[in-house]
Amino acid sequence: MLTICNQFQLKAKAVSCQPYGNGHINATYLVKTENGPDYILQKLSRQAFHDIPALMRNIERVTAYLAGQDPDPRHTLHLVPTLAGERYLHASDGEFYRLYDFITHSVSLDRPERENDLYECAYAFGRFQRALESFPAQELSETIPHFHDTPVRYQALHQAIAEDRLGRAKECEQEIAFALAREQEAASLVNQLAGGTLPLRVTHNDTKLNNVMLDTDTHEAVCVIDLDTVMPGLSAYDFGDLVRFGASTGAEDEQDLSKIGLSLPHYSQLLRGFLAGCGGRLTPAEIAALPMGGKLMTLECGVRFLTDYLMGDVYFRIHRPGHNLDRCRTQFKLVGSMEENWSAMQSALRQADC
Ligand code: ADP
Ligand code: GN1
Ligand code: MG
Repeated sequence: MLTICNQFQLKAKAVSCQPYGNGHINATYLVKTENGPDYILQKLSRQAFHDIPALMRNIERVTAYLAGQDPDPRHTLHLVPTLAGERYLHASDGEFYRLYDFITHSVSLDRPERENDLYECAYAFGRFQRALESFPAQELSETIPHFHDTPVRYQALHQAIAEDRLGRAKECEQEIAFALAREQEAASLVNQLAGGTLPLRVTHNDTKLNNVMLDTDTHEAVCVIDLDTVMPGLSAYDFGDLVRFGASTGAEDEQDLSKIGLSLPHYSQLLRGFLAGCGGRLTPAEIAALPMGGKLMTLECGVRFLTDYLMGDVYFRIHRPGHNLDRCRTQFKLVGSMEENWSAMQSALRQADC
């Protein structure tokens, strides 16, 4: 990997390059240098992204736009050019690599650790969406077409069940039944978009807690990262994915399902943070759609994990056999918990939105 690092314009000699972080898609490495700054090297997933040059153009445009609004170098990702002056390296092994400055003195979290962590992350994603309000959306490529088009995710599930390549469908009968029982409702957000009730915005689309860097000492949000899926979407997608990950009482891959449910206090904190970050820009219909965002992003992610399990774990990186099925089960347990708490989720919205 050091050979790869040396093909970028480093400020000091690279001395180590170690796997880093808990992302499911790209391969991420922390690069240390001799008396110089740290960097983040990423090998991009060709399985997930089919037009990496277009994806990298998106990131270059979006980061330049954000840096134009806020020049603090810790507040926006910064790509380090290759020796040839390109924004990414297409290496001789056929893989695509990029290098970012490491956001100094910052951490990303897989679970909230302090009282305000969820508020901070939600605020950061709301503010991110607001910052891109006037960005020319037509200049962005769709890096993964139909990314949050939940009915299209269901089509992929149907195909995976029909093919059942590894004979795993038998083992997932309950999960398949759970998903299919909610297929009609799963179209609710895309229907509102098609009907013109919900506006399309430039959104992040992957608002996991660990896609925000927080200051190591204060835990204030410093920078939104993982910009691979920044493209037109709904505000409910970004809020919903925050809830899916941040308002669960357990980890995304917890095997003890008794530990999984919706934390209403965490949900309320996310609501307050996201609405504050959006700074009054959401329409009443968008605000009303936020709880459904939480439910559908969780359902959709469960459907995606289930599909990947049936397909043989080809998309999400796994660390043990059955990992994607475990992930699917937590998502569906969380959906069930949201259904039980639906009226409380609506009340929390009324309280936060005043
Ligand atoms: P993936 O798409 O696989 O989730 P990410 O871009 O989210 O990859 O990176 C994985 C992890 O690496 C993040 O959760 C974060 O901890 C760390 N990371 C990524 N970019 C930076 C950066 N510029 N500075 C510091 N840490 C980073
Ligand atoms: C992936 O890249 P990462 O780990 O932040 C996935 C998200 C899923 C998430 C589930 C590009 O996010 O859509 O919600 O895993 N990203 C992509 O944890 O598919
Ligand atoms: Mg990530």
